[in-house]
Amino acid sequence: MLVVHSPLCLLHDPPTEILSGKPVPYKESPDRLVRVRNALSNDPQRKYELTAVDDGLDILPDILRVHSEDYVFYLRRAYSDWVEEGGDKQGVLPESFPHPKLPPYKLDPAKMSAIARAGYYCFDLSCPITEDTFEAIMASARVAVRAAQLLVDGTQSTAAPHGIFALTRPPGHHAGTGVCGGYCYLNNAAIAVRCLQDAVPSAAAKPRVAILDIDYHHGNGSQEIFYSDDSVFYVSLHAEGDYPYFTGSSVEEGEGSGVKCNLNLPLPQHTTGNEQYLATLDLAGKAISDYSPDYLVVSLGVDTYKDDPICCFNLTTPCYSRIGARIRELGLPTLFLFEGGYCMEVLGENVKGVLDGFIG
Ligand code: SP5
Ligand code: ZN
Repeated sequence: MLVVHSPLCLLHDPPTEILSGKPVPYKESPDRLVRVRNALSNDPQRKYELTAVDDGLDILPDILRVHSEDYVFYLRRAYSDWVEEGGDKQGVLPESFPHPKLPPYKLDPAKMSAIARAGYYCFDLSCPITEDTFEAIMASARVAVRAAQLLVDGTQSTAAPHGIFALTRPPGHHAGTGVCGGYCYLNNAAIAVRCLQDAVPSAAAKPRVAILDIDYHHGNGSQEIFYSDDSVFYVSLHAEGDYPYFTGSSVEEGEGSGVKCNLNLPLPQHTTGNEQYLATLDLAGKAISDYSPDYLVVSLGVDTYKDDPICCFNLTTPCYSRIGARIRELGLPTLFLFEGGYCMEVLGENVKGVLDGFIG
């Protein structure tokens, strides 16, 4: 299996985030990526072929198919604006947000101070923007774009089901059209979806894509981006009532022409184990098959693991290859993208488990 990665993804390394109201060491560390990369490159059967993305690949047009131009411009300038106004090296983190109950909001974000703008374009306290953040998030999106291109190329030449792993970091599924949060700045999965859909001659029918989000947290950003789009089916298994707290209910079914193209499958915190998880994954698989997509994009988080420090499901390591085998059974060209997972000791093993199970 091809694994696309970029050393530039390691650059983003903020010292802290605010968790439960306190500054704590940043959980979404560069070491996460190193752990997964090592687990794959040390595979005794050498099943994984690691390929670094060309850092010169211009992906701005791909990003702008998902994110608003003002948001991307903000991300590019946020740190230098902050420093110009006297901010420190730790980077910029918001202190106030435009709450939906306090409109009107008539001020132009382009004319706000750097810290005001940080709140305008973010929804929590886990996305500091440091000197290196922009370069790393662009590299992460570049990995997603390149992996999507390789999947399209490979699907034309080899027998299905074909799979590719995009070793994206920082992750993406919490990032919306114009907002960062939950360690996510650019929605790598959404960017990849648009690449898959646009890689056909303009006369051909637009490919349909399903996103299977198996990160522990609800992918509120992915849901928002595709909520009224019937060419993308989004299905998520996630913890009910946990972060990001305000989305992920089963009544969120999509709107407009996207009605019934959004499926949330919330599971209970603390009690969800392997068997309940796999039974629910089968429901997701059935819904994906009913949609009959041309491609599958998997938001692959392994923060469902029993000892994850910020989550509370009870999956064990052997479950991950069973998840991968279930995904293979869907028989679709599949793009896996790395999302969450914070138990460092088993992070590599669990991600590799899913991919091993898919390879079969
Ligand atoms: C990509 C990804 O996994 N982002 C997750 C960001 C989560 N940040 C906030 C976590 C809040 C954890 N609170 C502890 C609740 C334990 N049940
Ligand atoms: Zn997560």
